Amino acid sequence: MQITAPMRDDGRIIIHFDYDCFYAAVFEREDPKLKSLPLAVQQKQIIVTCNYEARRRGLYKLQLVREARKRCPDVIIVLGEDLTRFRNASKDNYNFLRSYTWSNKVERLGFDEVFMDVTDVIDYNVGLLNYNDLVTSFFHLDRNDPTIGFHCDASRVFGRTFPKHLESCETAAVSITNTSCNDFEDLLLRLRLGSHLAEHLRHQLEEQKGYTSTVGISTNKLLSKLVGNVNKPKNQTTLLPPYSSPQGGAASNVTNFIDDHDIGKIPGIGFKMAHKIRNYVLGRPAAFDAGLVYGPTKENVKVRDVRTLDGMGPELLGRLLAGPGVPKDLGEKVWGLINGVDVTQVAKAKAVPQQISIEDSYIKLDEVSQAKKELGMLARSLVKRMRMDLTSPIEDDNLGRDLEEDDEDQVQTGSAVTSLRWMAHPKTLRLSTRPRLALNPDGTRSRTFNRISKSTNMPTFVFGFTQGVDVIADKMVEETLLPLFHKLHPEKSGWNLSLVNLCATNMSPTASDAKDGAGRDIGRMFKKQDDMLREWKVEDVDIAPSDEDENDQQKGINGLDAGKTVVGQEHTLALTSVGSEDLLDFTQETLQEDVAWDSDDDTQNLGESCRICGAVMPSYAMLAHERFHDLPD
Ligand code: DCP
Ligand code: MG
Ligand code: MG
Repeated sequence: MQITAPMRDDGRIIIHFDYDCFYAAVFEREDPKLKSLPLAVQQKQIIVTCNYEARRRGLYKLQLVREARKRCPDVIIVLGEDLTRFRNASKDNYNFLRSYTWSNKVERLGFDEVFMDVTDVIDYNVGLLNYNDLVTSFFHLDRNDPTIGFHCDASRVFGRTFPKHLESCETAAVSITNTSCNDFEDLLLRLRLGSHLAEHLRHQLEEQKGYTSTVGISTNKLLSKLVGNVNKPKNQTTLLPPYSSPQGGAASNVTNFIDDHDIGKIPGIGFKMAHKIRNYVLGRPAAFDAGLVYGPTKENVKVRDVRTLDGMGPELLGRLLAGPGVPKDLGEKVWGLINGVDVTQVAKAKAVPQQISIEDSYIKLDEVSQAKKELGMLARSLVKRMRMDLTSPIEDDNLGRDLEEDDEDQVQTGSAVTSLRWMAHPKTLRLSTRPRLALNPDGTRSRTFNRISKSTNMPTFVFGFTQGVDVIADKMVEETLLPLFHKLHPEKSGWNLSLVNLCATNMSPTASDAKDGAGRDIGRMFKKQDDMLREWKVEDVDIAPSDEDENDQQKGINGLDAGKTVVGQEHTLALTSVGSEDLLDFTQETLQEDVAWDSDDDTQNLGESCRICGAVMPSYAMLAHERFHDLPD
């Protein structure tokens, strides 16, 4: 019995970006000489990514460093454990792309992916097209200024397509008139415009920011993300209509496209889910590949095999995937996904982050005096970051009058004295630590990724601008953080912390007095973040540190090639760290908050949660990640 496919809403146009060799590209941007050399980015013993010169020579993502060296002895390896530069580049690119949206529907996934909902931009342009002369169309980027935009040929798709052959599309182009637009033609036209906008954005991103990207254009997040992968790198692919098949007619392009994917490659179907589905389809436990990298399964179970299986549908999937904590409608969601249906919206850009989190990891932190010092450093970073991310300049009668040294609401930003206001107040301050477990009788130490935490009200003096960051941070340590710390660790000694985290959370937006204050402030805030990010280097490391001993860490670092150019080694904190926050697939929220390890509410949508450390990541990364835990130190 065949169960009918759920309905898809193809009213939206979504563009998905994935930056090419992202971490490597960030280093190449800092030092363009690297572009023509084989370059790989290392985290722990793994090459997390490498540039195309390195890929040309046989290196690949998630390869062991020693294998990469064997394969390409002159590879230049740079350390990528400090995520600051990647985070900043990611935010910068995101804000750049965001400036092209009208709806503000633009969402980051991980550091190197962005979804844009450009439906309104496309619909506006469809309304202005001259159907008698699509070839010389002008694409408008601004509703208020008709001169802003670019020329394009709206009679054809820009770039690659799925399916490859354009016949159907070209034929349709001829038949489009303003009187005869059926669904197929309407969708085709909107996708064409989407493809031209995508090309323009890719070009601008490369010209102005220095990043090439791989882009997909379709009608929802799932399809745009998947179709982008068809032509990599530095390319774009549009999923052509028809998106639905007439009763009894040929399969739609959506079905043709998605059917060929391995079931585990569908975003939203995590590692465990894919495993259960595979087992069911095969009627036996699916075998796994024993290699360290990629290849999570040896089995070839495609979406088609699942979709067309007798009795397959939302109920059966629901039963298959049921378990504690699994949402009731999961069967329906997964059935939708394997039919190319994804109702999730592109999240709107948030005006302010949900929370701000700063943390550091330690090889040995077991004395109160030392903890106090570290709390001071973290508090300073937190206050700086709060001022950067949560304030905006005041544009009112304050300007123009002489500013007094001790004037309230003023702060020294760079060389100019500006009046600032808080856009939002975090109401809660949370202190978390991760204590090391005691040694086992055999002298070894079990790892733990468990954190303990205590929260309190954010002290109001934090929001004053009269005092400098250092004064506020010191006061915060004495009056708030040390008391919290003593509640967490009442004993003077006997503990040893591998991590301390400070988090400003429970964000409450400040009411704006101006009529359109919110919009203006948001714009300002992004601009300001942009400017300040460039100058201010955060010192937090928010990757999970291992509980390895110092010698081993040193070995790892010294193992780096002494004779070669090694850039990006200035981050000493990274020496204590292992893993990558970018192993995780983040939601908008997580990214804006800059907390990776705190948030566990994304588990359902984004992949799998590691059974050892609880980290959430895409299913493809799970095996590599789990083996990562198993690697000898
Ligand atoms: N990353 C990581 N650990 C992983 C996967 C990725 O640290 N398990 C980091 C390194 C990548 C970045 O995230 O540069 C983005 O991941 P992608 O899979 O998009 O890889 P790249 O952008 O490097 O390459 P591509 O050109 O294939 O997109
Ligand atoms: Mg990516
Ligand atoms: Mg990428």
